[in-house]
Amino acid sequence: MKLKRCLSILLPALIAVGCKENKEQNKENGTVEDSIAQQDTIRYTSEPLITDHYTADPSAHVFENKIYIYPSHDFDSGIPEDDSGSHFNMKDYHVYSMETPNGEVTDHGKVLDVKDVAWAERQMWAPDAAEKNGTYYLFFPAKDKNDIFKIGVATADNPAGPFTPKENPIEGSFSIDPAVFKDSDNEYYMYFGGIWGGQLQRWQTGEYVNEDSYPEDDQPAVAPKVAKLSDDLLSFAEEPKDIQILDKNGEPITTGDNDRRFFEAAWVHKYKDKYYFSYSTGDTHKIAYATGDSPYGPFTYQGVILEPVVGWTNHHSIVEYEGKWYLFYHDSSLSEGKTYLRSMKMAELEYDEEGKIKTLKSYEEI
Ligand code: FUB
Repeated sequence: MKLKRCLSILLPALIAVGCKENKEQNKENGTVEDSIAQQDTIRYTSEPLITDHYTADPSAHVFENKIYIYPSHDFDSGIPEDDSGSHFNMKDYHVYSMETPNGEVTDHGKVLDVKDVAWAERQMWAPDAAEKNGTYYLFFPAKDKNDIFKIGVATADNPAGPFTPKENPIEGSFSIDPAVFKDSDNEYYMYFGGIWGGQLQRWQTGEYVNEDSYPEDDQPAVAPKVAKLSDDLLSFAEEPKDIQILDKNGEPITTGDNDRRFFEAAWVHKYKDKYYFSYSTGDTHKIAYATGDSPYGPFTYQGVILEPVVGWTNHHSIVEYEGKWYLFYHDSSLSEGKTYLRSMKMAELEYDEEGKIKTLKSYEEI
């Protein structure tokens, strides 16, 4: 994430334009405080699930007939904002559960701390979880001692942890935002990657290069990755592959197509035998989705699931519970717009007869 993400969070009306323009518009129209005050002109469509601390990037799953949520744990570490998102300096994870959608939320407390992960140095970003044969797996990105994002795994004998981390990150892993999808045939796939602060653009040669490199604007955008997991879910069973996101004409979405190209926050779910690959468009702040016939894609762009939220980042998960579908996401409403202090929320998701997802808004203008 980049430094200038900061001001674009303050006023929903400003979200659609770039950060530089936001700054100028903000300067013209008033102070940051004025912008926050204008949040009075909107009504949120959902409330934060937790209000005693900040939570982001909620990955929800149904385990033991409850909804379990595995989010990032935001806090104010005092690290100044910079171009690589150092201010998202999270150092641990909590797990939450709900017996019913929108019911009481139980905080199961701290389940993993960065100081207990031998290979990790800082920045525990968006995690995910999976279950296999009674073991629960927490997958999480963090920067290693060389400041390179890798993806680690920790295990527990119940969904609420605590989780015991493995000594090393998953071999061959890189970048951020792991999302693990269990297919109907019991194979597990990890989707991952994120550009800008997520470093995916630095792996275009297959090796880490300490410099950003993006394809030209008219070329296919940097691709998110997928890899089948090994039987014990502790390693990749294959080399990570690129995921293709195509437009309706079968052409790859390009780098310059900021409204539709992948940025971060991959998630996969299956609905009526179709695979839905959803993701954040980053600097255009949407959760978009594309559908395909295989867990490897290609996926064809379909539209927007969630419009920009108050806050710069937009990150979600999708889960089915008792026949209904739910979107978990976050915004910065509780912190009055601070980009790195977010709160998880949920909303019911609807499909039309053709399997298209109805676009949701996290707030309405009043
Ligand atoms: O929470 C840190 C990062 O912000 C996540 O990894 C991204 O997806 C974005 O939400």
